[in-house]
Amino acid sequence: MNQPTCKNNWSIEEIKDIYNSPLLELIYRSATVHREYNDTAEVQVCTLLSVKTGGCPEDCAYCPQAARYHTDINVQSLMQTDEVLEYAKKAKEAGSTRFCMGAAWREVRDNRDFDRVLDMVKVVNALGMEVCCTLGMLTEHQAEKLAGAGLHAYNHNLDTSRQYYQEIITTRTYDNRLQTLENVRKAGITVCCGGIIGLGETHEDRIEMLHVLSTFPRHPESVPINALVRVKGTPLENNPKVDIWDMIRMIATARILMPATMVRLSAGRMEMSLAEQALCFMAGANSIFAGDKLLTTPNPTFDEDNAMFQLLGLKPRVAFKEENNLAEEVIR
Ligand code: SAM
Ligand code: DTB
Ligand code: SF4
Repeated sequence: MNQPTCKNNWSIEEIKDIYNSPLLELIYRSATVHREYNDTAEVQVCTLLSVKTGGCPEDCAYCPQAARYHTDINVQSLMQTDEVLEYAKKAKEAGSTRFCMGAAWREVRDNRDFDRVLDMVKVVNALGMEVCCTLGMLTEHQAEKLAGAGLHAYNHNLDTSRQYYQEIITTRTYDNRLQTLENVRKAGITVCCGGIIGLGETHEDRIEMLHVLSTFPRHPESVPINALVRVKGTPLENNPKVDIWDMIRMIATARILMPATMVRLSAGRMEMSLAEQALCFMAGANSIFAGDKLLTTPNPTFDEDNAMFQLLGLKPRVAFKEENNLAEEVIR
């Protein structure tokens, strides 16, 4: 859990200095901070499942699930709870401790689909996994209902800086995003909030996004750093490939600014070598999405990731709940 003592009054200048420091110095510093705050051998393994796919009314320029772009995905209405439970069980057997369900919705509506998602949260929670959802905008009341069903975390990304946001998404505002994040916090759900690099943003945009994240009253417990997955049919399909050094710089800066947060090496691993991923872990990433699919795009398989863990001497982190139980057992 996040430590309330973490510094949250970073200035843009301070962040700029860290982000722009010589690369090896930056990695050395972030690796040092990582060691002070976390067990660097542990990496949390999370699994994503798209429970409602495609047909989204929003215009996020990176997203294969926006109805207005012609992408090659299988549109699917909301899955049945039993089916989701089967996926969650398999993910748990494969070593995953966090299960994140994504829906291609602009926002949650108070209807039967939401009731079904609440059921999904209940059954996955009962498996002892940390349950996370990413369903678009939420009201305070909806966040409370999710909390009541046992939701551990809610993912809602800022994606980029306030200024660049409007170049990427026009169907909602940065303030809409911030409002949902506040609703999630108020309901006592942990916050998973990060961004994407490779959207065509400048280094200043990245620094500004990191500034917003690291100056919240409480740091997000989880910060996913995604490299754009360039999907055919989206407006960003021809963007240049993300430079791995930019990814490492981003992870290292996030680690220094938010030392106790889980920094997630998220989308984009298909285009990274083992050595490149190793540098990301060294720089402070301590979580990945596992399983051969993210929401709609390919991801390394469980077997490939197991081999990587073996090679690098990493071990999957236990779920917070198990950790708490273990702590209780030790106390007893
Ligand atoms: N519809 C909800 C929303 O937008 O909040 C939840 C699902 S949405 C797919 C979750 C996140 O996935 C987005 O905020 C974005 O950061 C990330 N994402 C989507 N497409 C991506 C892509 N092509 N490459 C990298 N990240 C992507
Ligand atoms: C996040 O920051 N990255 C994940 C998760 N949160 C929901 C999603 C990545 C999606 C990549 C594109 C796709 O597979 O559709
Ligand atoms: Fe819809 Fe979310 Fe994709 Fe945007 S990122 S188009 S809101 S599914």
